[in-house]
Amino acid sequence: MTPARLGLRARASRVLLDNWHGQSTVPSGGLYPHQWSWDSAFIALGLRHLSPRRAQRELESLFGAQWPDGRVPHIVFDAATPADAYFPGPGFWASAAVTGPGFPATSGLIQPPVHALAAWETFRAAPELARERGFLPRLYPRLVAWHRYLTGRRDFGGRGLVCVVHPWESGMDNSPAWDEPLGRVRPATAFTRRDLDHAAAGERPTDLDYGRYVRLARTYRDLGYADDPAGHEFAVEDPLTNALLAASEAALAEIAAELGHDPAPHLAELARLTAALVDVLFDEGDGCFHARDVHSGQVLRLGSVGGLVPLVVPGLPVADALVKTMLGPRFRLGELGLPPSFDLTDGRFEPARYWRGPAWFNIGWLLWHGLRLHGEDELAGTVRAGLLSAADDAGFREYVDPLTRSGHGAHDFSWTAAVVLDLLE
Ligand code: 9WN
Repeated sequence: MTPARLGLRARASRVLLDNWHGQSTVPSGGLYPHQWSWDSAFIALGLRHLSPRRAQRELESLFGAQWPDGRVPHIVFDAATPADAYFPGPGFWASAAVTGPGFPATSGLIQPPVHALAAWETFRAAPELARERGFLPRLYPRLVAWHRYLTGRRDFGGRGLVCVVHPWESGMDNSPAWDEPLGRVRPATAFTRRDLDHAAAGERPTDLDYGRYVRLARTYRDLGYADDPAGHEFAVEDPLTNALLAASEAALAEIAAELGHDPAPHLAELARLTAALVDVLFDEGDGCFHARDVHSGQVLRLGSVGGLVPLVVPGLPVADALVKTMLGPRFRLGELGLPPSFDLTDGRFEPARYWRGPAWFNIGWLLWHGLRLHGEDELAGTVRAGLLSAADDAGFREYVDPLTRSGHGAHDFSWTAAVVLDLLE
């Protein structure tokens, strides 16, 4: 490794060491002072090179907060952090009313299921330590219960695909892909945002978005987090969520085989999910996957980068079309080396606002991983170089302008550092 790369590695390690809270890692000290679900998965992918033991703890602590119904909550609140440090905090979600005593305070939403993939990669980094600690035997049944919650309770459309019931569940909160279904929601009032204490308003969702986020979350809470389609104003079949579930089923097959269990049910599930994804959400004309609004039946035909993430699915039959779309004018991946989160040619593209245009490092990692999986090594190398240089220049920011590479959002962001550590290996 060159001295410059060694310096980058040391700085990335420092971010993860500083953001470690004893059992898990916060995404960033000020803006996100608790544990987030899909962040922990990406963090484990980096942490495994720094401290395999911590990487294992990261996932174990998240699954320690798994609900009895199998859902893995999107936030696990740190009891040592003041309740009003983040909005909506533990009092808003009132999770104990459903989980009962003995569970940590959590939100009641979910986030994309990339955990089994992270668990398998974490195991592979230090198999001996993992075996000694019983990492996979403890995690495997929990991962299975998580996946079965998703396929059992969240298939509102009856098409074999998982629905997300809140933009926060998609991980891509204010993506223009959600504007239409979210626009039908009457915004809540009388709440105080905390995010604007730590980030510029122009880089975050709007107050109107927040009003709608709060309304949807309150309704779910007041229904006791019941997964009845009629109770959810917002319900979409999201390609990113379903693709990560499929990739995670493939990882569960590996985990099952390692533990001496039969991998066949997981491979069958992978095949079933892949077929449903392609049949229902792939748009041949557009060379991209699109989410589908379960209530209106409408395909949300917008250029979200989430529509390219199915490249992470092993054996995806439409990988070539996705690569072509990545290289085309809407994403210009070969030229930029970074994936814009939204179609560059669409009037709604905003280069510095959150999920409406900026490039994110976790998405970059997923595309890099998917490109390698499908033999696209040259483009994968371009993405790797783009992510490393952008993180180096901007300094581990939450997201960057894909055109100018200027940094935005939180500083010292954990998954940015984690992705860098993994790409440097
Ligand atoms: C709401 C923690 C999370 C990420 C999400 C990202 C952002 C939260 C927020 O931060 O969402 O969950 O307060 O804006 O959109 O992907 O997991 O890093």
